[in-house]
Amino acid sequence: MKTAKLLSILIVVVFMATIIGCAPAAAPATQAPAAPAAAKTFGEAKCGPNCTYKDMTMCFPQLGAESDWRTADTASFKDEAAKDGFKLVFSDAQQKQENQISAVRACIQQGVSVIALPPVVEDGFDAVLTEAKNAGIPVIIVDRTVSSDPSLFASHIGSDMVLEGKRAALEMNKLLPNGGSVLELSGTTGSGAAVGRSKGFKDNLNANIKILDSQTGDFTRAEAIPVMQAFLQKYKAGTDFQGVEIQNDDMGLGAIEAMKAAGVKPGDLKIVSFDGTRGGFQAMVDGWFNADVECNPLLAPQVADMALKLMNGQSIDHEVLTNETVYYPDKAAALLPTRKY
Ligand code: GYE
Repeated sequence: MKTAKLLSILIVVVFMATIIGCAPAAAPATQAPAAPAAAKTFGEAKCGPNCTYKDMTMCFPQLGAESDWRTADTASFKDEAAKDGFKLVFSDAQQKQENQISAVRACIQQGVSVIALPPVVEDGFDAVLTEAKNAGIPVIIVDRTVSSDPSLFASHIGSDMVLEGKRAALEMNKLLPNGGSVLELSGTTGSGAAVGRSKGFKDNLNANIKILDSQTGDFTRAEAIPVMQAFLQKYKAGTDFQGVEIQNDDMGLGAIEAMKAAGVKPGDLKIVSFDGTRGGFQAMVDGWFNADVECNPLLAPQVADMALKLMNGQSIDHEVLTNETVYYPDKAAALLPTRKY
């Protein structure tokens, strides 16, 4: 009896508190006159209300130089900085997360205006993102994603990696209409690009196509060669497996080297790759790749534009996904000379 009474009192108290807590704040009777916009401080630069690129120092702790995609991405940021006239603090983490975290910390120390971070892997960035947030430095996650809470960064600009994986699966479904087995040469373990592509691929393959094996080549040509060699020793091409999903063009070129050495000919296997680099286009011209799922590395113009908006306190979208397509061998020769990377 006593407990029931106590419980009902408690419910009433919680209910009242909720009502009070949710009540809209009373609107001020008169609007206070707008205060003159205060100059904002971003690192060394004081600017505001209209910050320009001249006021901007952008930190870009690049994750590495593992692929042609990455080289084009780096060039995109360096070119954009030169064109717009902002300062770029560039570093190369050599595919090591600890290097990237140190580079971000150095940028926070330096008091940069904004950090554009292409995270090598998804997990493990919470602490450093919190440090940037506490220092009042906005972070734009570029290219790959992080698993951190979205409140820890301003936005993400990059590709929809799951959609790319789905596109690769739909191509493989068309290439193997009667089903079969495929191998997966995946990218860096734990990276948003590899996790997303693998998920999109696996979830959208026809039920009669089996993924026989999946191994990482860390997105590099050099590391893909021994992985493909080992695959070709373990499984017989054309008999045990009919197709290969390769998560970037650089690894695709490495895999082709291993295939050639093992006597595999262009067309013996159905190959779907990612990125759409010149190397990938050449592999389509040469008859090795059956499709190349586009991933656009030229992200800097959008990132710079968003960074300036953040400096000026303007609203931005929390996610900006790149519009992409799939390339095929039939148009590869004609398109190759127009490719920018
Ligand atoms: O596909 C690959 C690079 O994160 C989207 O990383 C990027 C990937 C790209 O090394 O070539």
